Amino acid sequence: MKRFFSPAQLAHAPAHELHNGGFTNYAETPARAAAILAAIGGAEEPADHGDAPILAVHDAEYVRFLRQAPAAWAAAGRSGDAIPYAFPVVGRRPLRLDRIDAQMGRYSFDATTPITAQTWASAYGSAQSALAATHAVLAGERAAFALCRPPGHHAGADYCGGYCHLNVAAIAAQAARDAGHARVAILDIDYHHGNGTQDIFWHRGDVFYASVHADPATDYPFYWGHADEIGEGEGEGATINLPLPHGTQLAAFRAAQATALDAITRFGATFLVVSFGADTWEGDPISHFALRTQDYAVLARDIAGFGLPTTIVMEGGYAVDALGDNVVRFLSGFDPADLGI
Ligand code: Q9C
Ligand code: ZN
Repeated sequence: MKRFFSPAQLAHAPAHELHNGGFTNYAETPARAAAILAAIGGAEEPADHGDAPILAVHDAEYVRFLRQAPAAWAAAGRSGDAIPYAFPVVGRRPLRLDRIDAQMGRYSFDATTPITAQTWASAYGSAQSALAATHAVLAGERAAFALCRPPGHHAGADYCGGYCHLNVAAIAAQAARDAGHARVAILDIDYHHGNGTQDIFWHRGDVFYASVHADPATDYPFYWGHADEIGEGEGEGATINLPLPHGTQLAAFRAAQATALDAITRFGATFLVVSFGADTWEGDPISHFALRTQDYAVLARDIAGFGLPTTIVMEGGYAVDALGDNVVRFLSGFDPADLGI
């Protein structure tokens, strides 16, 4: 299987995240990408498709913010990574947001996603990897893998959060739409609900969003991903949420994924984007499902069985020592040759 990764994606390396009331080491490390890269035996550097496919999903003001926030942070006399602490909960009137802290809160939904001087370069590379994989599939590959890091599914059109800045799955799906696929589906099997992806397509009937994830009643991102969220307007019925309890093993996960795939089939998608997270693994340090490494091949075979051209984008997965094996096992379900990479 073709696979894509840009070395620029290693540069983003925040020191800390706010976790359980204190600062802990940032879980979404460059070592994650290095581990996956080693396990898959390298990757092609993506071609540069420029800003346009990113701006087809994200607001221009938000992209401008991501690019200039580190300079504004430094100009305010701060060292270290930019982290928001105040959020416009009561409304989003078009106020003048001169101070970097005001901008940080406006364009973030949590305080766990620092922005560094390297963040834009890495997020841009991650998006380009998703686009390169998508264009490989559009050109005839059955499936392709984008080693996206930073991940994307918590990022909305105008906000970052959950270690995500640019929504790589949404960018890939929109690229497939713009290449002529009238109905595109996103299957999100990261442990966490992909609130950003859901938000981006919430009102749209042309991109279906299906997610299997930890119940937001117990897990981040809390405010999205409940079973009664189905989209609105043109998008009503084009979102399906399948929350599962702590301790979920293969059988229940597989059944929920089958429900998601059935819905995608009924929708009539001709192109699929898979948001793949390995944080469903039994040993993940921040998650509470119980999938085993060999289970990922089963899940991938079930997806591959639907026969849709498929871009696979990497989302979460924080057990670095197991991450490479888990990703290889997943890819092997699409192409058994990939088990021996
Ligand atoms: N106590 C992805 O997997 N922190 N993002 C949760 C749990 C944020 C995960 C804290 C987790 C974001 C792409
Ligand atoms: Zn996750």
